[in-house]
Amino acid sequence: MTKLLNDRFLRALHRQPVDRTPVWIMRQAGRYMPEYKSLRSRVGDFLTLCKTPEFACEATLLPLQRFDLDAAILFSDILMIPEAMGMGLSFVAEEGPKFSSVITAASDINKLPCLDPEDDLSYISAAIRLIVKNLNNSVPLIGFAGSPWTVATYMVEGQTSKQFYKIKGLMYQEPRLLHQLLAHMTIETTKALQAQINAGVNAVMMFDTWGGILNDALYKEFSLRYMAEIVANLKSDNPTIPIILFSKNSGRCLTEQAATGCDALGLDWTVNLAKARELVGDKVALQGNLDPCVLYASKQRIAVETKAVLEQYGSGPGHIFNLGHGIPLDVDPDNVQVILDVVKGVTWR
Ligand code: 1CP
Repeated sequence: MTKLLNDRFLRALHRQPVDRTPVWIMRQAGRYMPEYKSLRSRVGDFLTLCKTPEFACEATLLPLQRFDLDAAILFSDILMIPEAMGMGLSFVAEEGPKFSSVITAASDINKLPCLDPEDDLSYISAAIRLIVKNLNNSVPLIGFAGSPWTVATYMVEGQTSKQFYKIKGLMYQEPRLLHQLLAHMTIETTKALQAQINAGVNAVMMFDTWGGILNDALYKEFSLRYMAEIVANLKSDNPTIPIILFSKNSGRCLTEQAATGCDALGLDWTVNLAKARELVGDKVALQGNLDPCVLYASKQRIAVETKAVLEQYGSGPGHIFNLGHGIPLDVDPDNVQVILDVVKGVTWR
């Protein structure tokens, strides 16, 4: 791999010493940025944005043009895998993702195709190659996928859910059927992430947004187990590629998460960084975990809270500063600069 001008993020993932804590922001290319909103309205719809490599590249680079961030994240979505499987994805304004076909029976699972990511998701590989070229070795690029469990919640519910009655009903009524779906998604997700690695991403992150709706035993059985399989699959062919695992609301299972062989854990704001560090020791790096809603506060308060996160982690390597979840879409982008200033050592009073 060519030497990056700024490899702070990768060094921290490998728990190597860094000159300062690296920082990037989950959902850094999003609707809180006027530049994103204008690109989005120029392009028309979200799926076209994701599927056109030039637009996906432009969206990826937007936050880096405004802020001095230590990593770029591919502009795409965790739902592009089921979209490529022909489930009929659309994004309805103010309502989020909707699938026109949903998984309810074994026959639906048996019908799901096996993808060839170089063909069915070729626009992602093309976008990655274009982004890598444009980044010109300035900062690393993160590739990503959803966890099989989290993506399956959308495939079974058909949309964003609050109660998750359908997928939890399936889990209790027909666990074997759900395992069949999760096993299929595990294979497809491994292939999709391998294609992203082949195209040039420097690290991968798995988003398990909904792992936290399960109790510990079910989380391990239906979510963590499949993420662990993906980590093992990827590590056997790409031993040096760093893998970040982010299971929101799953701070109860940090030891088990660290044992998957991943390099870093993404933490939400409910986790105490010092305690997490004590639990996982030097096994993994930690990424997080400022409450995104802090960005609604005054600049002074944002500075205080950012500093508190840095202090809670303490000294020594292995911390990547981030929010505990995606940035809200209505915060003032200037507030993000306060976080970056504080992480970079600028004094705020
Ligand atoms: O313009 C728009 O209206 C689209 C909003 C949007 C954006 C900017 C969606 C729809 N997806 C994305 C991009 C995206 N999604 C990225 C890359 C951009 C970046 O980080 O800078 C990433 C990493 C994701 C991941 C993603 N998509 C997750 C996991 C992370 C998380 O935030 O929990 C999930 C759950 C999704 C599904 C999704 N995509 C979009 C929406 C509105 C949703 C539903 C979210 C929900 O159910 O609450």
